[in-house]
Amino acid sequence: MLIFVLVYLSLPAKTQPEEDGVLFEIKENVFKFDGNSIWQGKANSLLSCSRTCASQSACKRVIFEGSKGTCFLLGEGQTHLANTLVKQDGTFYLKKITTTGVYSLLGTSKSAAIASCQALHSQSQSGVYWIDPDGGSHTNAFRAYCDMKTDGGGWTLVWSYSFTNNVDFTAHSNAVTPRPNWQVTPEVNVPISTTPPLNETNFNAMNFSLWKLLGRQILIKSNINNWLVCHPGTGSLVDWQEGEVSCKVVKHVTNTCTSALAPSKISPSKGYGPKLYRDSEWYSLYYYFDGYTGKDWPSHDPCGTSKSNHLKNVVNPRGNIYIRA
Ligand SMILES: *[C@@H]1O[C@H](CO)[C@@H](O)[C@H](O)[C@H]1NC(C)=O
Ligand SMILES: *[C@@H]1O[C@H](CO)[C@@H](O)[C@H](O)[C@H]1NC(C)=O
Ligand SMILES: [Ca+2]
Ligand SMILES: [Ca+2]
Repeated sequence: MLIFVLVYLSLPAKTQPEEDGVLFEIKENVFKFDGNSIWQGKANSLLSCSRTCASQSACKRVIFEGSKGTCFLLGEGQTHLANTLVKQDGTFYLKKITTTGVYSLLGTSKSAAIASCQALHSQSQSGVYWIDPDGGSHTNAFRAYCDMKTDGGGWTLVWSYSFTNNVDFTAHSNAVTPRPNWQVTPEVNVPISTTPPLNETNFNAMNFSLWKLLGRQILIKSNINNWLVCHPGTGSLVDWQEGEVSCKVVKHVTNTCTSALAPSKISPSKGYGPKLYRDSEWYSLYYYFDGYTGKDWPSHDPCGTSKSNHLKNVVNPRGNIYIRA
């Protein structure tokens, strides 16, 4: 009999990411032993024996003797002994299934949904994964895009936006679009999205109430302005809190103002959307997520001067916000 089990542990994904969602192929009443044992001990169930293996990357196979409660963890099989299975009732033989060499199917299905992109193995590729930020039942899990590269990775994409008037960037009619369902003044009139964006040009936003479940650090990317990573201080975007933030430039997109200092303050709700700036709110804007087509314009200024210093002649200007803890 051949069955598959998905060992899913409820341990905090952050501390032991490799243990979640490891898949084993199971053979019952047979085993294969070739001496490549890395550990042997007692386990009160097949599940606890397989979990021990799941937590160790050196463990590739498991033999569990049900009657004696003995758990053997084995390394890679030795090829000259391959295919010699010994029949023994009550014994289970498990093989870790690897698809990417990372021993993990984390986030690749709804039932293996992860809390956020940060729960992925650090060697995972950027792309779309299943996440379940509020935990518990995975019935409300959904797909989200993960950046596993920028500044160490583990970023969950929460917003991809374009502009309403990139031809006349500083016109009042220019605004970011669509916008998240955050609480801003009623004049803000670009469409609201609560659909998680599946890539950087899929212009949508994840339900803003979920952002804080993913963390408090933000990564802002744009193809017309420098990329920033900002840690919360007294100010925090996801908490909709005005105050100090600690930002660093993680990528220079323009070669203007390369020595300009990163913004140090956030003001989420004054004006027509959140602003990141340094000194004076209106004269040192670095990013302004203006969502009103009747006034203001959405500064993307690498000099942090509220001026039109964004990278010019970009065909499809856009921006993205990512979150991690
Ligand atoms: C981005 O996602 C959208 C929606 O799923 C899809 O139509 C589009 O092809 C994707 N673009 C890229 C560059 O992957
Ligand atoms: C956003 O999420 C909150 C909290 O889970 C929920 O109450 C609300 O209905 C959601 N809004 C939309 C538009 O999905
Ligand atoms: Ca859930
Ligand atoms: Ca505007």
